[in-house]
Amino acid sequence: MKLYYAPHTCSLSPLIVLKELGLPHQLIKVDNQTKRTADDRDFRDINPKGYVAALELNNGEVLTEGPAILQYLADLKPEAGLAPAPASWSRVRLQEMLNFITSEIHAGMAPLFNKELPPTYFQQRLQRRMATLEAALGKHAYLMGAQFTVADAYLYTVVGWFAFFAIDLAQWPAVAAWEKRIAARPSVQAAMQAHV
Ligand SMILES: N[C@@H](CCC(=O)N[C@@H](CS)C(=O)NCC(=O)O)C(=O)O
Repeated sequence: MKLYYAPHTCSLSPLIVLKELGLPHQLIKVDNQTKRTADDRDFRDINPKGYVAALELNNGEVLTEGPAILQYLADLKPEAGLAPAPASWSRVRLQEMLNFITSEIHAGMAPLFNKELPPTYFQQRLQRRMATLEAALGKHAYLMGAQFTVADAYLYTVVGWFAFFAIDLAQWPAVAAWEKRIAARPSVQAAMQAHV
């Protein structure tokens, strides 16, 4: 499998999951400005949407969209428990959480990267959404319960951008404690070293 990635972006989360699962993979860096890959191809020929992450399977299929990639990877090794069994109620709950992260946190932060937009509205909106995650992590060690799942890899990635906007994670103590635990995982450290 090939993971197309760009440093400091959401492609970190599938890389954490690849490391968690010990799955063989090749990393291909993408310049998000020029849309050229490190092996000098036009990234839009691989993913016409032009953004990372994109996962190229050994059969040539290219899968995009973080939540789909994360669940595909988790299902390659169900015994690792990074996602509950497909069609189970717990799986629906995981999908609910992944959708919340992707649409409310990840996409909700996108306007903060745009210097032409005033940040206040988006920061306040994000803070309301974070209250939901603070409540979840106040109840259990990981987002979905006692077990690390792909949702933790995803949220860790997007919460990592808060520092760029001087958003202090300490205002959500349960999220801040969880973030430290996730950062200490060997898979996360390996992914952070490779995602440069
Ligand atoms: N809906 C996509 C969004 C992916 C996305 O926002 N990728 C960003 C990095 S985090 C990107 O590559 N942006 C460059 C661009 O849109 O040109 C997903 O959830 O995977």
